[in-house]
Amino acid sequence: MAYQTLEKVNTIPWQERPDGNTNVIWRYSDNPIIERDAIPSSNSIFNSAVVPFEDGYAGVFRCDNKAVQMNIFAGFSKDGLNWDINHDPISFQEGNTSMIDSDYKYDPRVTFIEDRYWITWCNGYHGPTIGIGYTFDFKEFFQCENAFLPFNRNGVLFPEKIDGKYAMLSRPSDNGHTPFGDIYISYSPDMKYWGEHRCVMKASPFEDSAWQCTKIGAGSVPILVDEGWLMFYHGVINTCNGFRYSMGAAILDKDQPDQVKYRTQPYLISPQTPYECVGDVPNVVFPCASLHSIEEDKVAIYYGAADTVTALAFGRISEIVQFTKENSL
Ligand code: BMA
Repeated sequence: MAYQTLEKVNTIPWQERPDGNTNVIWRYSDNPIIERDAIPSSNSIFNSAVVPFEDGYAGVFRCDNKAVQMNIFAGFSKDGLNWDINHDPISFQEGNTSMIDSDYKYDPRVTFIEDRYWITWCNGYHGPTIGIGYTFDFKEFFQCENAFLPFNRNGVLFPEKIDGKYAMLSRPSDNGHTPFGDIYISYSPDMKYWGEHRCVMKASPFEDSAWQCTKIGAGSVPILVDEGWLMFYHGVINTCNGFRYSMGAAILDKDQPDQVKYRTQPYLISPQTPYECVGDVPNVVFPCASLHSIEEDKVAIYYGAADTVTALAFGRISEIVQFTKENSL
């Protein structure tokens, strides 16, 4: 397959679909973009989030160390591909609370809302729950109250308030390798108190779409398109060899995002390449962020591969929306 040279167009890392590839999403030819040992202390760097920042990009990276302790690190890039990740983890100051306990941090997402970058992650507080913090400059970071009671994972903020309130997707879970999981939405007037919890979408019946029949979780920050909020999510099947994580897309109603308008029956990407199938946890594709340009009709999706490295995939937003509408569960 012939790949075009990667070009930077309107701030989005981009590579055209390879000749002969008929899939709606295609992988970057030089994946993985971040190797497991990109900083001296790391065992693995995956499930990480990036945003446009100044004249390039910033990110918050999950780097598990060689004691396999999970923590999050800031990083910077000019092109979205080559990253300089700080060698020390993020140190949080007190935000809207003095209770900033954290046994571990993993699977960050980053969302710019109004005047600052909000970070959500899976925070260890008597088990996993959703931690929240913010930064203006990716140098100083402030930690806020946890959003929910334990146990919860995959907290993903919407990039703007909905009906005057912050909105967050999350996935109530257990304290282990959760064998269930549906996506909920919650609202907050102030990023401290969360309520109005509503179920958004559930794992699917096995016979309808088996790749997402065990559990599902929100992936990247939703993108507003004409049809509503386009959201990439992960879906899991429990096979005879363990969990297998793939990626799908859903479109949620713009004003009432607990209403699912469309949701892909087929996956968009499943673990198929060596770096997705082989690693510390085989067979994992886990999206946590995307960069997009509505004008250019482009999206670049960042995902963790096999809980080991960070990879990139591309798609045309209009094609993904059309595919999601035409192949909806
Ligand atoms: C989930 C989380 C993710 C991980 C996935 C697959 O429970 O721990 O960070 O990618 O399992 O191991």
